[in-house]
Amino acid sequence: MIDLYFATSPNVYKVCIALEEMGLEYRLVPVDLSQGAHLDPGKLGGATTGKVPVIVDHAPTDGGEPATVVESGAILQYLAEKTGQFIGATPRERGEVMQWLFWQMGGLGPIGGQLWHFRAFAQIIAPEFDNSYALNRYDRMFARIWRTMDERLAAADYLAGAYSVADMACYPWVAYLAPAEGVEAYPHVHRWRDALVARPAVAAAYARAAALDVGYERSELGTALMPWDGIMQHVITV
Ligand SMILES: N[C@@H](CCC(=O)N[C@@H](CS)C(=O)NCC(=O)O)C(=O)O
Repeated sequence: MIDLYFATSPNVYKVCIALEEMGLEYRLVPVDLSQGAHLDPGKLGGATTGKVPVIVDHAPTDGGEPATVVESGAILQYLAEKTGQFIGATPRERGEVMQWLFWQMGGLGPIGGQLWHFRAFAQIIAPEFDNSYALNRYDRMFARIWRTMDERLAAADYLAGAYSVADMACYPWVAYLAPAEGVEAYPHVHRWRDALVARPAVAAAYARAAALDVGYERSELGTALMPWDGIMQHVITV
């Protein structure tokens, strides 16, 4: 059994998808970010990094104590190595998977997060500031990310050639940013996104997260800033 410390976030959905794809038994443990629950290691599986996702694997392959793993990229790698799936068999294949996983962790995710912050959050949180420089910067940086991804997917069905944890890492961010960022302009990203949407494990991951009783009220501001339900709707209905 694996506990996944959960909040509605693309970084967490990556792990939900991986757990479903790998057929692992798991439990979602809601973490109320709005109340700072993630800052208490006791409410975060012992993790001290103050971020979701976190997993606790109660049956690690070495048979030892439960293993706590933080950082979504490291979690995906851990799960892939645990199950021997979606990570490639040879050093060359693993290198391909890892390079696209790191590309997501170092580029698509953080730049996408900043872009979304300045596009959606900043004007609500601090309308008195002129954010046009930051917005323009992240817009342009993200356009390069779309281009890189589109070029790669013009040459291969999936980022690392075969479907892998790198695709699982990218999908929730693409689903999240696509409506605002015009993914339709990138036909290969679009084709890849549709292939991911059609995967039963992807739909199951979002459906299970949507059905979770998180046990706390979602604030109006939180809903405005994090329109996650729209993503779930997209994945479930498309
Ligand atoms: N690099 C981390 C980023 C995780 C992250 O930023 N998590 C956010 C939710 S998307 C979080 O827990 N934020 C709470 C905070 O920063 O206080 C990962 O990929 O796991």
